Amino acid sequence: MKRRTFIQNASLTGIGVVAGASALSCKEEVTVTENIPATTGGITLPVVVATWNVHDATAKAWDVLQQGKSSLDAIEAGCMVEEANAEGQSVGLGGLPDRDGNVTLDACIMNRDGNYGAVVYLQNIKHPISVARKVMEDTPHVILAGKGAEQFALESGFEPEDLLTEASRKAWEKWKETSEYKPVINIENHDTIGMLAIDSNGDIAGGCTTSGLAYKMAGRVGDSPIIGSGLFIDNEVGGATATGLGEEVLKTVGSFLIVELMRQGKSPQEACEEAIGRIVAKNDSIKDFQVGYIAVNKHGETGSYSIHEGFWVTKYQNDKNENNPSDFYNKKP
Ligand code: SD4
Repeated sequence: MKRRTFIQNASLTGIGVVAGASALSCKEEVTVTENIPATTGGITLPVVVATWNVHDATAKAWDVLQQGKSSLDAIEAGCMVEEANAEGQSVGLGGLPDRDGNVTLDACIMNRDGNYGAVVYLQNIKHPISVARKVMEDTPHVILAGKGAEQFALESGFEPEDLLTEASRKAWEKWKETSEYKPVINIENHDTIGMLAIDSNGDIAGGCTTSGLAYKMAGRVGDSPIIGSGLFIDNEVGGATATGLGEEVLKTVGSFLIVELMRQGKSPQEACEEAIGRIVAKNDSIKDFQVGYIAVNKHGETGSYSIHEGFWVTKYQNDKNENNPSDFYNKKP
């Protein structure tokens, strides 16, 4: 890693810039890492990391990055793989429905310029991540909801489709026998997909897509499509995304928190642990729900943490394909 030291205004701070003198002086010596995207501490770009054991989705995003395309393209292509997978019952096609049997989808995407697009409570459209991207790129708005989101998708050329598969309909019929509502902690290592990528230019993008909590109340929207909660990207610092009980992520604005903690100098791992710690500190009932975070910083370093065992992370970086269980909460914050 090349380093260059020179005198700089004290206001220049952040990842890649290490303050070398008193924060009070208006001029200080700083060390700037040159060529951050290429290698930092032996880590090379590009990188893509995703919540859960979503190998095909992450591999797809990796292929797109290998073609030299943008992290935004990689995120959309990767998330689409999971949305089209009927066997995954928490994303896109085959997602478990709400109490009334409606499959309603939430998704968002965020690019290197801090632009963001989202759809909430979208029905009958298999690829909410692509609709979210269109909201970001083709409208003056950032979030479209429900019927309006569906109408926009149809007008944009998306095909309507019944997303309730036979397996999910049967699961819902079975659930109705008791109608007992309880968030499921980990759905067989395969759940809401949150994905973060850095391309070879060093630009960061992220996406998050889900059918939300199974058997939720009609109209419920979770954290996944909400900027700062389910996802946040700051191209100068890094990105973070969440999975698990959205209500808890929303109340602590978890992804924004993680990015801000990284801005203050924490590693992605430390930042994820602190964000989980904030949730744990506020709850007596953590045994009843799961939350997991993943994060990446501008250098391509990654971190992940969850309340409980059972959270998985899939990562492609530097020809190293990892598919690992995340660390989980095991100490009081
Ligand atoms: C939600 N966070 O709607 C989503 C659900 C999820 O793993 O992530 N499940 O609350």
